[in-house]
Amino acid sequence: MHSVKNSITAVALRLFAFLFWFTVAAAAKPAPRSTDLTNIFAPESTPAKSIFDLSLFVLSITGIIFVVVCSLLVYAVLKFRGKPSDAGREPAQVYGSTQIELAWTVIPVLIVVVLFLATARVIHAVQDAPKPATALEVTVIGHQFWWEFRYPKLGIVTANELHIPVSDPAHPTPTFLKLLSADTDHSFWVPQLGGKTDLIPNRVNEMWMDPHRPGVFLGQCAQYCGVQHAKMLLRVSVDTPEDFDAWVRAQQQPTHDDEKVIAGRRVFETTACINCHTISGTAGNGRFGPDLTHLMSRQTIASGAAENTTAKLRLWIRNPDAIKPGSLMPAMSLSDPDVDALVSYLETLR
Ligand code: HEC
Ligand SMILES: [Cu+2]
Repeated sequence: MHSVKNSITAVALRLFAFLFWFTVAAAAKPAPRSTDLTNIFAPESTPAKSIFDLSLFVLSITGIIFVVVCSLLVYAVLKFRGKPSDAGREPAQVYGSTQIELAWTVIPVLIVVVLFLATARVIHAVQDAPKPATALEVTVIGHQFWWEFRYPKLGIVTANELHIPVSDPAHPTPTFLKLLSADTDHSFWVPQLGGKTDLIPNRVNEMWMDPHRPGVFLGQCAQYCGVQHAKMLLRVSVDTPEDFDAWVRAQQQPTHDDEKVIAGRRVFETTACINCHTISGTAGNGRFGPDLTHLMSRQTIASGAAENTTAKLRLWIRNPDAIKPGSLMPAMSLSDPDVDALVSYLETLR
């Protein structure tokens, strides 16, 4: 009997020690400013902040319950443990207590009501926020395994790297996203900017964000959607109004024909590339893969799986599976000169 009680006490103590260490470690860690990491503890946009505050509130209430219950448990284990003097005697028999039963029914009901109301308030504030006239509208389409971003009012189509303006609380310019899927379920999640919202075939979901400072925020498809779900990364570039305008103007530019890379353009236009990719001003108008019209304006390719460098582009075209096994772009078995020409051509798409 004793050893069971001792081991229960030991486990409880260890659990306490772990929680204490975890809380101290989480509190002491400064919020990283690095763009290589995301951080659920550093919200930078109103919906993310409301969700974060709510989770802290829920965590503190449940934390208090945890501490109270564990303290009572430890107290009871220590205080009422078997003593040699009790041997053979029955403990006091208690049959029901209206007061105690009322207390342990009414208090939990009140706690649940409080948690419910607090949650309902945040859901309402996030989901029913009115869309101001100054809002930017972007349509996000989830594909296996990349993101398509369309700005219907600006006539821009791009992929994987979303550009949005910073939203000054005095003059809010939030971004409202319309979320669609081309194949299966995906989930848009940029932890510092908002909660997860699923992209579901034949359904339109919506979410919004109003980032308060410029920077690059990373995210990830948060719903298992196939083999390369883990390499379906997201990059949101929050730009100052000037940078955003400059980006919009650059994206609206048509492609410039460059005589030096005409051979590469011919390879693009005479192979299957055009069935899956669009480059405006060419025969390519496929929509199965990312729009390549301004490919070089992106820092990464293949949804953040590789940096956008000459070597990686060449490797990608030669054998996409080398970077992203199971991606839905086939290896095309092009000759070396064709790949060289193609890469030189793609690198003019600024
Ligand atoms: C069967 C359709 C298909 C064909 C054919 C195809 N691609 Fe792709 N391509 C894709 C898909 C799908 C992706 C996105 C892969 C991912 O990120 O998972 C992609 C991605 C790319 C990317 C990276 C774009 C980005 O911003 O991430 C480049 C560059 C590219 N393809 C070039 C080409 C070239 C050049 C050809 C012709 C030699 C070609 N593709 C042929 C479907 C295709
Ligand atoms: Cu996905």
